[in-house]
Amino acid sequence: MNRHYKFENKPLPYAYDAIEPYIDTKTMELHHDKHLQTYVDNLNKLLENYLYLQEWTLEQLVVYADLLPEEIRTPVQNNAGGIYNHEFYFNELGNLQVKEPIGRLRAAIDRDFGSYKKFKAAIEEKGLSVFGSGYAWLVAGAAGNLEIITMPNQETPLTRNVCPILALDVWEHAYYLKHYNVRAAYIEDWLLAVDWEKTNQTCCFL
Ligand code: MN3
Repeated sequence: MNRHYKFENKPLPYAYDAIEPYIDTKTMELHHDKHLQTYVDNLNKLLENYLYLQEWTLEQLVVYADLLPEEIRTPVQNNAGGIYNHEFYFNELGNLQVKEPIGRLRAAIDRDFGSYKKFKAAIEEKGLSVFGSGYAWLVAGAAGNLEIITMPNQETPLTRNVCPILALDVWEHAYYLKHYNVRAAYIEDWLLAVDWEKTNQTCCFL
């Protein structure tokens, strides 16, 4: 992804079928090539006539939304957030070798949730609590403490002054083809598709 306009939809960092059977190939194709692509196209279109905003990074567009011209503020927030959140989500998946958190992340989860089992229950509960479309995020607060927060639609945790570690997309397009309406089954499978080695390299929970 270019850091500013004109934004591009980078290919997935793994094959569409890389996280079968947990998340199916067709869902990954549609999610990346159609849903994320639409956010990219929309954002580029919105910024077409705002030359100074074409210098802004994705993160700046999200965090400094208050400074955007009113007539494009909400759609820029929605589409820039959609790109940020989806890149985060796709980048955290793709390695099926390690099935559970490891290393420093595991230690931080044990410290702040009591155990991986309790963390699982907590993120499942938070993911199920999102009414309609949105995300549950594992984030680290300023003190490095882990917590799970939910955000509606395409809002991002960057606006909450926390460091994002994992994005759980619970929009129905993320799971409906395989898991139908059973979001809990999708969340179970998503945990097995997370690249825990990569996630353990996030450094904001030290
Ligand atoms: Mn999505």
